[in-house]
Amino acid sequence: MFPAAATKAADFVMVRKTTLPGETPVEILFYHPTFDVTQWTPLLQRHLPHARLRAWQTGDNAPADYALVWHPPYEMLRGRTHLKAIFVLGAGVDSLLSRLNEHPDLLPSGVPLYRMEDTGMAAQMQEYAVSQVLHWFRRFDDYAALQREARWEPLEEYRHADFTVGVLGAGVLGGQVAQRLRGWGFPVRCWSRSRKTYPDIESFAGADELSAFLRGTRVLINLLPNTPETAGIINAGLLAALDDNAYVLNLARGAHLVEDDLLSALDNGKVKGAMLDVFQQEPLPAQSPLWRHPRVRITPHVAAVTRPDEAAAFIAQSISRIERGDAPQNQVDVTRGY
Ligand code: NDP
Ligand code: OXD
Repeated sequence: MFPAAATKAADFVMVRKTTLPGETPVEILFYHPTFDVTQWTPLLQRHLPHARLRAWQTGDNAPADYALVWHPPYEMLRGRTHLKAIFVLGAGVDSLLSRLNEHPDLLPSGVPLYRMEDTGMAAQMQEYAVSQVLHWFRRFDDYAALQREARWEPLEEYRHADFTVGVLGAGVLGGQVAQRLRGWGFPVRCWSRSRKTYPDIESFAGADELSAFLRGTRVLINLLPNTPETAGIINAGLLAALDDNAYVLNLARGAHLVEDDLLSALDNGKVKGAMLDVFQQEPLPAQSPLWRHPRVRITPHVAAVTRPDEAAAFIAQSISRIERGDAPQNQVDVTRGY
């Protein structure tokens, strides 16, 4: 998610009035519903002085070397097979890949797709997750309820040993969240497709090990990508498999969570609290019961925002590698979905 800023139309910014000998301009198309291309231009040019950014507008079919996008219109990338790479200006690529069924030609064939890997988001996710897990662990919600009744009542302390944190998705963000929480003394486990070897963190891999991962998990943190395999994964069956008085922290995508199943689990006492940053429909409609549930906390998809300076440095480094003939690592696997 992104800080609000209006995209300026058709900004076409050159580094210098003329190009120095030996420096071929790198033409970059830019599309973002809220980011301002004029903010990105100097940030990219700091690392790639011969980059020329232009905000894409309907009807712009002029050639380009690269595209930086978030929720691009269908017409923008279609047929642009000469692009050297497309960069998604966020960590999740579902906003593009989920549209491929409807528009199989949304992405030009043969053009590699990259995404933002960390670029400052892991630290934000760590802050968010640690602050919320500590909030639950220190029973601040219970004390807030007591305060509403002016009751002075020390509660039984929770023990770290009874507060196992399970992180769904142990990639760039989930792996770092898991390790930071381990540092706070919680037993931590993670679930991913492939086995991980994070120190002192129990790793569960694949669908066959999901039940074992859930058994004994008190705090569930979701940092999976949204793919056909993971959509709807946090449902009644999964919630029932968690420890009693469980907590749910959804930091990934609203599509992962069956919101009605969470509400039922909150109301039948299985889940004690939930903190949600992402929703099936965003903005969350005013009539959603989630807004008013006393044990649900809500933030508007801000758990980790794309920071332009860090993202621009990452993109510039990746473009430099491509220009030198070295492919950047960690290309998005479109077939796998993340
Ligand atoms: P990564 O691709 O680095 O990590 C994804 C993890 O999920 C990997 O560990 C992967 O396993 C695992 N995974 C994927 N599919 C499955 C599956 N079917 N079964 C089990 N495990 C699976 O992603 P990031 O950590 O960079 O980002 C995660 C998500 O966070 C993004 O996709 C995005 O949706 C969300 N996000 C939300 C933000 C917000 O503000 N709320 C901001 C930024 C990101 P393996 O390691 O084996 O491949
Ligand atoms: C992202 C997001 O995927 O903002 O980067 O959700």
